[in-house]
Amino acid sequence: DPPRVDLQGQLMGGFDEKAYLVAKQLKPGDDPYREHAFNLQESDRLGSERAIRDTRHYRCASLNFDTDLPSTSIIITFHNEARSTLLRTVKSVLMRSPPSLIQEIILIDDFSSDPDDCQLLSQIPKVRCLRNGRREGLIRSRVRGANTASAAILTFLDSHCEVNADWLQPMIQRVKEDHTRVVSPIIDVISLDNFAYLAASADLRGGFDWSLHFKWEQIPIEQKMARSDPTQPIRTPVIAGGIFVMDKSWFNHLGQYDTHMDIWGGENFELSFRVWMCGGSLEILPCSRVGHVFRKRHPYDFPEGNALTYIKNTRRAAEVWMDEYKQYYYSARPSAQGKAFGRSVHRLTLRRKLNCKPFRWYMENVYPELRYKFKYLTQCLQNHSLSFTFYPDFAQNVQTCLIIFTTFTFLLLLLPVLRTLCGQKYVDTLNSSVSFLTIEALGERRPPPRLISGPPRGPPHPRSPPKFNHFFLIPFPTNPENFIQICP
Ligand SMILES: [Mn+2]
Repeated sequence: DPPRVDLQGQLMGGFDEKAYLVAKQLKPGDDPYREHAFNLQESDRLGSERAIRDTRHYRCASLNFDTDLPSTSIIITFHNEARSTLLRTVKSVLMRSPPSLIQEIILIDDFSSDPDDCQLLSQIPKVRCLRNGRREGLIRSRVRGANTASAAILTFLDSHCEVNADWLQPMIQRVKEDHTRVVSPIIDVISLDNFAYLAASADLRGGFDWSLHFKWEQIPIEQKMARSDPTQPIRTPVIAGGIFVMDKSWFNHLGQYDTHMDIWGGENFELSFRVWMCGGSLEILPCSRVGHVFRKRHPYDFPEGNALTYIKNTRRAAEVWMDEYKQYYYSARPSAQGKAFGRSVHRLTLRRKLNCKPFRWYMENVYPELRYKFKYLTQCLQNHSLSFTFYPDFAQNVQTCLIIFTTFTFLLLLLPVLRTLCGQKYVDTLNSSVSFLTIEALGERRPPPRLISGPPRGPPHPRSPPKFNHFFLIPFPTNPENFIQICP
């Protein structure tokens, strides 16, 4: 990092950092976690330009980038962010990015209590401040920021981050090479208690379950084995959504964001499905690292309530993008059914206009790993000595399988029965753990459809009944019949 004197003059202009921070510090005796859900005392104590460990793989340091990379507009939205974390976010961008790549830093103050939190920062060169006249939420605030951005590439950043060494070049390089790529850094962890900067695993990607709950998950083993170069991008089914880089014309072409979504949550699914299904791709770049303070609760309020807002937003994503698979979202989130989610006709029109692929394509090509184990279910089935028809040679790689053929209507009848038999714990497991395979995906191993009481294919299995630990729902793509398969 450059010496402090130069920093003040060249990067910070006439901005009076000390006055900015002192005006809003924790008062003695106040709970340091109350207002921001992280330890404010520790954040204030740190200062605005601490050194952090370079958490990249050592081979990242020798990567080369084009000398004529285009510049980017950094868009940071916030609502009542702590001054010390907000300033550290802005300052880390100025300190750890090549100046020529930063066109501007656009702060969108989403109607914070104190307009000065944002306004005073606009004394820093390149920093602009826009304030919403009412609470709009992350989604509409980002769209406002994007609409005013003057660079060809957009970089969305959260308001309590610290960017790491050379974080920006890998992302801009990838987007420059192919403008349909949407790229994310590896998001390192800044401790909410002591603000220690901790390296996140480089083997993770974004995933989710049927309730549209985001989670980090291991890269599938085959992909991991095929990775010989740790600096290579990681394909990801979804992005976490807080931090990513995207070409501005691609962002606009794909319909920006669904601006009928409120405050926070679900917008990352909508964007991720849209990018993949409408001709783009998502990746995580292991040579780009950004630290983020992960919190256990939202310190701000949702005008309509946290849970309700999340359901409304995810329901909009499911209704517009998930086709027939949305029924599994509803089965995982029964409370979403009947909740108001606004009009979706504009987003459906957009999807048609962009000629986007069906969700089934996404399931088969982008996220075929979406499946879960059914511990409770299988234990329960054994406890009740439920007998089904066995197809012992169904699939070589899963050994013995139990298959129940049924129509979807019958499935809807069957599932509540199983739930009643197996209790609430089982219901929860079922709700979040339904998996899909298509007949095509099974290829040669597909047995002919049979009735639930039909005879087994091949000779009776010689062994005692296996212990079940998988449960698949397999929708037929071409006819309304479905079957359930339970494998050991
Ligand atoms: Mn955050």
